[in-house]
Amino acid sequence: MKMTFRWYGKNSDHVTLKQIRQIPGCSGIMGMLDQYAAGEVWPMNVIQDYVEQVHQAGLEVEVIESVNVHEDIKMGLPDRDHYIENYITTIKNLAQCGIRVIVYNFMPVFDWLRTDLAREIPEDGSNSLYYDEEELKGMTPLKLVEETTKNSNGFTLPGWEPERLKELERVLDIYQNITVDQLRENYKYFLEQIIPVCESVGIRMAVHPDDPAWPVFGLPRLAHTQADFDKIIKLVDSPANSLCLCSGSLGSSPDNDIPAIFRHFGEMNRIACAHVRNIKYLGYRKFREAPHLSREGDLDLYEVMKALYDTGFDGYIRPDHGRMIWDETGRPGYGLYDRALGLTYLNGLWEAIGKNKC
Ligand code: DNO
Repeated sequence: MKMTFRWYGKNSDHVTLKQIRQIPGCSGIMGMLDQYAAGEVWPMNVIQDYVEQVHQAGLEVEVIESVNVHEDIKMGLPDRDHYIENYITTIKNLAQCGIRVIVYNFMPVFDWLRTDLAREIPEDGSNSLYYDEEELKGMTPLKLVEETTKNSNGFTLPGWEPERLKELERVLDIYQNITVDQLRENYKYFLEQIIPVCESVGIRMAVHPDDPAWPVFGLPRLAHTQADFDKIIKLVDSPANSLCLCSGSLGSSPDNDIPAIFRHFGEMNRIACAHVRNIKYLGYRKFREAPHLSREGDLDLYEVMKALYDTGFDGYIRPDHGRMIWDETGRPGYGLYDRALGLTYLNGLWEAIGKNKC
């Protein structure tokens, strides 16, 4: 297991590499280049500079997140081949720079979605990401985009890039006629082109679950249950077609048994990467993000870590979203302090599980 921390790059993150380097037991970052819109090629020299910077700070970077898939690929439009070609070039460029895992998603239009990016937690005055389906009902997709952008403290959130969202209405219209099965067909087409390339250059693709774990705004979504992922890994049956299991995204639905899902795919060696965080249920399709410590939320992170440990997980892991605590301001969900506490807690669980085995 390699414990890492998400980092957005020096112009897009209020957290520095030096700070990350000082978190005990953190060997590297899960990186990201947010200056490129979905469909654009990530140039080799830019990736190289990024990787070098991270290495100079004494950290590894073997995972890159949010290499976003162009909407035309997901919608199966005629020019998808062009965008798949670009994606393949990016995969090859990343591989040449030492990247081993690419985290991406196949969610139509939106990446993760919340109705409040800073809901105060009354008990302790911190705040965290929050979702209430009732609030969403009163919003159009456009309104949600405006609100999310306004409340992002000046940062572009992954999946909410302006270029990607400016054609929102046209894209939403096209999706009205796309079923989940068609979306899965388009996904298969994409995987059939890219997975052989990944195999040849030593990259594992790791698909991130839908967040929250149900369809939103009537859009088709194909990655939010164990059964969904069973289908996905069979679309192209290769270790290069793997998962980025996220306890919090899947855990937004109490119907998902999170430790069991981790164990199931761990046993198949199809978890290339894991995001681990906790959720507090507040009602039907209503939740907030909780501190990592199991008893602060509704997920048992000890059991999640144990499932990974027992199945011999040797991939990459990171604490996922944290609350904003100690008056920190920055990228919603991605403060330094609460995520660092989460990382330390997860490392503690791992150590204890390991020692108990002896
Ligand atoms: C949320 C993240 C996601 C993830 C993307 C991958 O905070 O886990 O944005 O990186 O879905 O494409």
